[in-house]
Formats: sequence, structure tokens, C-alpha cells
Amino acid sequence: MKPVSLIQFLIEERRAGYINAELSLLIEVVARACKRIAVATNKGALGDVLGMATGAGDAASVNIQGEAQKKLDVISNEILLEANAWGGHLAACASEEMEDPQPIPDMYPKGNHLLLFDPLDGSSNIDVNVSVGTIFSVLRCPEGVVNPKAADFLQPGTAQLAAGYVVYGPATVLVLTSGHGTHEFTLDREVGSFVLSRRDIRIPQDATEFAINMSNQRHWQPAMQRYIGELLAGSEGPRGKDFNMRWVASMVADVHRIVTRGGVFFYPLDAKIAQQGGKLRLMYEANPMAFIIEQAGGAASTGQQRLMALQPTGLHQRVPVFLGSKNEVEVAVQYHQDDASQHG
Ligand code: AFP
Repeated sequence: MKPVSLIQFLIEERRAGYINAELSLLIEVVARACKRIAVATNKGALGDVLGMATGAGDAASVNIQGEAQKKLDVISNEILLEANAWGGHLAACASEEMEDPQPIPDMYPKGNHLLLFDPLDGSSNIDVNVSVGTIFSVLRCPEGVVNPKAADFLQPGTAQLAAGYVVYGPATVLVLTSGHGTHEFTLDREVGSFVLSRRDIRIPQDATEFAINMSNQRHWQPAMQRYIGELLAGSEGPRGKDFNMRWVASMVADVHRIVTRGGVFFYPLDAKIAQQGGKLRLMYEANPMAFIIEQAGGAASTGQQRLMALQPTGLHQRVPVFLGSKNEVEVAVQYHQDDASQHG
């Protein structure tokens, strides 16, 4: 069968009325920028892209999260900002790497969309050559807003017009939704274009693989202790079947495994991070991943509610994340809701 390129797919979606021309251009521009990020990431030690980013006087540079930035974090952020500045499809960008939203420069026309991204998720894996990725989310710019501020981005995940990630692994793979299914595109490096490799992905409703950072076990809430304890008890325990565990520590890689073969991913609240509300960021990690997972028939929750229904209160707000195979997420959520109702 003749391969379908990303551009052909986007034209199909425009003809179906799922997306408009501006959103189609936005997705193409982001995909093209991610090809450049893939080239930079693939250079490894040969490209002076590894290690920590430094600022003035060689001091380690730190992002809004207070985290030391890798060189590739900064490079990837710049690539996405530059690629999206001139096309007229955006009003502003927001990024994990920037405290405030970046407006489109006045010399360029402005569009009706807001783009949020984690330019390089999993960057602590770069120096050990483990898959990393880019995560992005698209919102509508509020009517009449010319210079969007952070408050204009604070829309629930259900307001997303599109979301996607690119995983820079053995293959460079884009997974995308515009609210009409979840679809996968693989980069054909010889041609330089993304080619449709899986249309209308469906995640198995049940799971035998779970992903969580077990080193935090002693800090978890009782409901998570109970839930994971039952998975570890396997066929000798109440679940009556054995489970396998994976933890890449790169959300894009863990989520892509789930999109590919099912499973569940948890970054729950724990005593260490309870004050900050969780580890993962709502606006440009949890919400786009939740949109992709739900459109593939999975579920995404905070442990207490549907993740995409959460009304954001801050651009860099963190949130607990339970996502993946629907039936398994529901078991974990039920234990947490039982706990909450017992303890008020
Ligand atoms: P980095 O971008 O700092 O590597 O963090 C990656 C991440 O945000 C997400 O991609 C992982 O699932 C999670 O953090 C890993 O967290 P731990 O290092 O605590 O396991």
C-alpha cells in the first residue's frame, strides 16, 4: 500500500473538518522542528550537545523548575521557538524551560493558537544514550487576546486542539492526536519525512506491565502501597496473575511503550513531593499525554479525578499521573478513592 506522509494525513484531517489550515501548519512546523532536534540528539558526544548547559561565567544554567539544564534542553527549546516564530499560526509559546510565555515577535503575524512544550523530556537520560523525547500541546488563543499571558494558557486538558510527542529512539517516531484517534508516524530518514505507521491506535484495556519509580515506595500513600503490592504479589496474590515492570525515567519512552503494547504508568504523589503537588507538569507533560492515551482508548487520572478535567492554576503546575490501560488505571484510582473516602 502507498505510504501516507504526515502532510497527506493532515490534508485528510483538514478535508474531514477535524483541523483547520492554521493548525495543520502548526503541526507540520513542530514535526519539522523535531526532526532538527533528532539530528542534534543523534550527534551524541560528537556534537558538543552533551552535558550541562552553562550561563554567564560558565555557571550551570537553571530552568524555571530550579533544575540544571542540559545543553540539549536549551538547544531543543531554541529550535522549537525559532521554527514557530514566523509562520503566523501562533500567538505565543510556553515551555518547561521558560518561566513566562514567549509572544510571537511583533515583526511576524500572529495566529490563533497557543503552543506548549517540554522540548526535551527525559533529559537526565541524554548522557547515557537512552531515549528522550519532545512533548507538545496546542490550545486555542482566547478570543481578542493579542499578547497572551500565562493566565491565557490555563485551560483544562479537554480544551486541547491537538497533542503529540516525538520519541528519539532507535527510530524517530511522532504520535499525534487532534481529537479523532491517536496515530503514529515513523521518520523515513532517507526521504526526511514522517510516514504513517499506525492509524487509530487502540491500547489494550488490560495490562501486565507497570511503570513506576520503585525507589519512592516508602514515600507513597497507602493506596499506592496496596495497589503496587498486589502487582508485586503476582499470581500468588489477589490479582492472580504475574506483572512485569519497566521504568525508563523518560516519560515519552514509557508512554510510547504503553501506546504500543499497553500497560500503566504512575508518577503518584509521595511524601517527598507532596508539597509541590507531584513531579510531572500538567500543561506540557500530563495533559498532552492524557489526550493521546484517551484517544487511544486508555485512561488518565490524577488518582482522584480525570486528569484532563483539572482546571489549571499555574503554567508550571505539577500533578500526580496515573495513565494507560483503562481497566488497570481504574483499579488504582478505585483504591485511591476508597482511601480518600475513608480518611476524608
Ligand atoms: P528529566 O527531564 O529531568 O529527566 O525528568 C524526566 C521526567 O520528567 C519524566 O520524563 C520521567 O517519567 C520522570 O521525570 C522520571 O522521574 P525520576 O527521575 O524521579 O524517576
